[in-house]
Amino acid sequence: MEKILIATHNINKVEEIKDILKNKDITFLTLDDIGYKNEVIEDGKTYFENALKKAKEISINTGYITIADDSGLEVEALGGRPGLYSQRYSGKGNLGNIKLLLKELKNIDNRNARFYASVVMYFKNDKYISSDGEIKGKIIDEMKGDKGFGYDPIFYLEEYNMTMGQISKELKNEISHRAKAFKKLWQIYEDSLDI
Ligand code: ITT
Repeated sequence: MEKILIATHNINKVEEIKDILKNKDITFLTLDDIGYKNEVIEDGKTYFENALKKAKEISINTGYITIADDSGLEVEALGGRPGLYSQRYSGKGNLGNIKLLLKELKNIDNRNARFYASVVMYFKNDKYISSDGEIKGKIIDEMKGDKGFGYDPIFYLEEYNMTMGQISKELKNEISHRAKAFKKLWQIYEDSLDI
């Protein structure tokens, strides 16, 4: 069976990606499975550049077909911040990030936001496929739900009247930015096998 490496150190992302791509005839390996410890410096100007850099560098170093995701939260009233810097935004982890965001949004009525993900699957010799996905929501002042990760507890989904931290993992992995990006990526991959 084909083995594909998931190039992320974020365990929550690994679990989501494995769940989104379940029932595929592929064995997914994680960086932990192969004892890969090197950090990739994310210095790209776009999510795509960062995702390609992660997938390419780790694929070249390991020899595996490798998939990477670069994602972030973009808040309209903040001109798209924290965006590419979502993970490093406060320098104080997830809770610090949420607190800083809510501080910045104090007295601001426009709470429109989106999660965005760019994903890349790198084969070899600069051959890769890529895709992306987004989901729109609103930032609320109170944390709700203990599912998901990152900014999920303050990302409110009008359609479900719940935050991304409250919906089930099955639903998140149907509708999220990451789910959309990986489902499209897989379609492109399978289409490429038909040729
Ligand atoms: P890798 O680079 O090792 O994949 P990372 O967590 O650093 O892991 P990113 O650089 O792509 O990944 O940063 C993404 C950040 O954006 C993530 O840490 C969260 O703060 C936020 N984020 C992305 N997707 C999210 C989601 O589904 N739910 C909540 N927050 C999310």
